[in-house]
Amino acid sequence: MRRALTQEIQNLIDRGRDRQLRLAVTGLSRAGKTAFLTSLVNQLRHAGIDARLDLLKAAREERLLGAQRVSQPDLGIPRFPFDEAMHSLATTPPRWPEPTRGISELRLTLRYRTRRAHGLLGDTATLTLDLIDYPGEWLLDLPLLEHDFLSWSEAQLKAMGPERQRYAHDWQSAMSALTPQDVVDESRLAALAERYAASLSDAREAGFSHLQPGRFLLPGDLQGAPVLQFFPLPGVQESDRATLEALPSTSLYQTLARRFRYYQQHVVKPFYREHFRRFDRQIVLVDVLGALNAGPERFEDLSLALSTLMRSFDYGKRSLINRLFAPRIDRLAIAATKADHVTPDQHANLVALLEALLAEPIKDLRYADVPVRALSLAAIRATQAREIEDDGRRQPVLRGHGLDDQPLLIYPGDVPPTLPPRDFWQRQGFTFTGFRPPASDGASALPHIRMDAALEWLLGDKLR
Ligand SMILES: Nc1nc2c(ncn2[C@@H]2O[C@H](COP(=O)(O)OP(=O)(O)O)[C@@H](O)[C@H]2O)c(=O)[nH]1
Ligand SMILES: [Mg+2]
Repeated sequence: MRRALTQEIQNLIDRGRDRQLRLAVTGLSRAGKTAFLTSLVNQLRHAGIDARLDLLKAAREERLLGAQRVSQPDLGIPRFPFDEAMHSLATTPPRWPEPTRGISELRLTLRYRTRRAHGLLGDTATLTLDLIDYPGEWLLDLPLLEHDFLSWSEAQLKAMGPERQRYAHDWQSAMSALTPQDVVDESRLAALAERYAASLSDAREAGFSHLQPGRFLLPGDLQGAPVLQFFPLPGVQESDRATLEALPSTSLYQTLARRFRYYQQHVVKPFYREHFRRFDRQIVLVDVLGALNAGPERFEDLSLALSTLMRSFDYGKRSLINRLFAPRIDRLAIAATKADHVTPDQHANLVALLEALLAEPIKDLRYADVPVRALSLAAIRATQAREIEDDGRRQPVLRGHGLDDQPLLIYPGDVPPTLPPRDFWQRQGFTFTGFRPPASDGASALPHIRMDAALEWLLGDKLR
């Protein structure tokens, strides 16, 4: 009796929990977050009408009744611009949605029929789905919590490779006239910080990913605030610690160190405490193909950035994240986006390459018992797979329209299934052309590749 009762209570609690899910979408800039969320909302809104969602079990079994947008719970967070995105896609010629630059949120309610034994349909139930889009760059800041200003400065300057150094040149020559004991006024500091931030965005533009502090690239609402006005100090060393720490509070060193601590306490930590810790599930989007197209140093850099980013999901007992925030994400997806940029015969390689790129973090996650799945997808499929005959041989190709609206028919090349060896970059024939989005009337479901597989993994079990 007692047992039955506790079981019943447990069921109630479970159902209560199942009625709500906070699903977060992240990835570095241009990874495809906006496209993904736009498509996700669009697909769910069209479930049971014209969306192709065969890999989502509840849709295949015709139990998913529909989705509605309702007002979001956190009034302080910007709304995800879904209508604006759909509007761009429905213009002639269609345009990709404008980039977004911070955190945003949208709430959906899904209605579905539960499943009973013997395939019978049960009652209707509702799942409240909170969708959150936030920049992956913010996660690059987690390791910054392990440093103090001195060790961070050292680490940052050491991490700059020769190519990357080029973009910091301007800032470094401005710094060369300064010493840690100088007393520096506010406006000079602001100018130097601006140059440092510019060096990060230039490196970002040039295809680098592993850049810190993450908020300098995507400041959100902190644009221009003094908390973002610091930078590493070139030339300081651990062996000078005592001398540096004895400097007066007006010195350059102490001023920067104070701002660094403030950034840790008031920017990095609150994001984890107020947002990250509350996510139930997470999908990390990765533009593997873009990096492959950008050459070896950028590809290497993406790999570094991803292993840093993934540390936020490492729940190992002694991990930093666990000590600080004890998050509750119970399921993770990692997706290579823009799969419509390669022919379907290359999709398996794309997933294999993604897994190779994330081999270490995936191992750690499995060890920490966090279920994780890697897949490839196209949130909004901009091409069609075709075949042509070339000298009697069949050749798969892609058809689409370039960003200039001109029709294109191309074979983009092979995706290596493992981390590319050195000589890959020399003999590489990989054409990564931008495609404009497919023509859309704004009223039908968007074409996609494996959005349904992503949905099944991320929320299928909540629609049982
Ligand atoms: N062909 C194709 N391009 C995509 C897809 N998703 C994103 N893109 C491209 O990648 C760019 C950046 O995507 P966006 O969603 O804005 O990235 P975000 O910065 O992570 O939000 C878009 O402007 C498109 O050019 C996709 O599914 N297919
Ligand atoms: Mg975006």
